[in-house]
Amino acid sequence: AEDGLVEYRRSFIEFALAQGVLRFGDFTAKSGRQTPYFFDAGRFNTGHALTCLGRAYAETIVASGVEYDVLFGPAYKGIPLVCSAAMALHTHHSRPSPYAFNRKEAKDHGEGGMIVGTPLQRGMRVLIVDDVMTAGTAVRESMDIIKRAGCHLAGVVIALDRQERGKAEAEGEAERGGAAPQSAVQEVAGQYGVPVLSIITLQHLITYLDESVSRKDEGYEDLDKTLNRIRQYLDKYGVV
Ligand code: OMP
Repeated sequence: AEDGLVEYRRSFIEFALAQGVLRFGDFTAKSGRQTPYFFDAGRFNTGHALTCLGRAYAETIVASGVEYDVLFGPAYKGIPLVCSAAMALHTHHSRPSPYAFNRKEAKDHGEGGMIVGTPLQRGMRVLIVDDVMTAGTAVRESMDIIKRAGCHLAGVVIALDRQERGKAEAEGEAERGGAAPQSAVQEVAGQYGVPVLSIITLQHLITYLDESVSRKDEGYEDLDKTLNRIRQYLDKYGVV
């Protein structure tokens, strides 16, 4: 299936593991949740790693058919990510792909302004490029910037969808009368009426680990423990 663990996703997971982007252990997420795995996009820290990442973003964007005028990377971590995506969209898909990112601090001299790169103009369709979505807080901050510029959100593309309950869900603000809980990604997609794309989801990672354990790959005992911890975590915070 197209949304299954297809080859480029498998190699993306392998690469993220080899690069130390994807790690297992004990971590605290921004949401305060204690998580047995963490995806640190800051460890895509070589030209080679960013090239691979950019290519995966580009494939995800193109395959989705989402239309946009400009790519936006939220400071700071989103800055190299959006550059990598824009470059790969040009190199592999011949798309010019204008991009922009925000400053965290206002600049009162020189060119001024809070946006660097392609100026955000009223009416533009903006595609956010970011690392991970857990509860959806980071994406909502970017939305404010886009709205202030008079632009529309075209969609969001992230590297990993952790498939966890969103903010509204966690805070009991979601009123869906007993319907199944929604993930942060589903909440954002529903609230803004846009696609939220991801290179991989937690489900892809689980399938990958599951296969590795079944094959008894090197270190499979540890992977099996990790898998169980991830499943427990999912029971608590997940929607899958
Ligand atoms: P939310 O804002 O809750 O959606 O969390 C997403 C942010 O948390 C990301 O932009 C990261 O700053 C950070 N994060 C990771 O980078 N990787 C993870 O695996 C988990 C988180 C997290 O703290 O939830």
